Amino acid sequence: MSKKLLDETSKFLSFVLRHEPQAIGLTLDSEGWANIDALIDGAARDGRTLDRALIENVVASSDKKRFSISADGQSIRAVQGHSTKSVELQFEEKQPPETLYHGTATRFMDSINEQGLIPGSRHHVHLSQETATASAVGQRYGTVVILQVAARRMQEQGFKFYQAENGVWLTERVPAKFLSTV
Ligand code: HQG
Repeated sequence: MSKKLLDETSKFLSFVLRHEPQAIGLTLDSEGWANIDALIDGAARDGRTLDRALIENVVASSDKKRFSISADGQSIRAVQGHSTKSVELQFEEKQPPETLYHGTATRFMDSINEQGLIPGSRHHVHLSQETATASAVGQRYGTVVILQVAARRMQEQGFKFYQAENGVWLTERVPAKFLSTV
């Protein structure tokens, strides 16, 4: 199975499982699960050939462990990163480390200094435990800036933190006073 096919399929799965399931007539439950047979049928109507082996390969090889398959093998979901309103994953609240990081681009900094970090179209602001991950995330948008988030101090002041199955930290927003540049 080629890396190109795996990458393309991963992007397609991100699109339908996080953002626009309706684009292929797929329904997600409130925890984000889609029936795998329905996903394969929906993709076929869209002219895309998927099968279980390909899907399982994408799930297993995803560098960020973006997807998971249910214990009964019938369903698949994205573990975080959703924008679709139909899904509301119930993350368990968790104590964050002292510091978390967010990678962004220089062109967003004026707005971030004013409003803090806001989720944009996704459900949460995404934070990581390592600067390397934050750097890779920020590079997608331009000249990277790594922001340090005083996560523990936020939590002590009542902000909630969650961690997705793949290790990504999530919170609703980060006011500017908890941010500093690395
Ligand atoms: C920025 C990838 C202006 C924010 C990654 C970011 C991640 C502001 C962009 C996941 C702002 C939103 C998420 C403000 C935040 N003014 N810009 N007040 N507050 N921003 O893609 O965190 O490969 O929705 O800095 O690994 O970049 O898809 O969020 O640049 O985990 O699995 O607005 O996506 O994972 O962009 O990335 P995004 P993100 P996947």
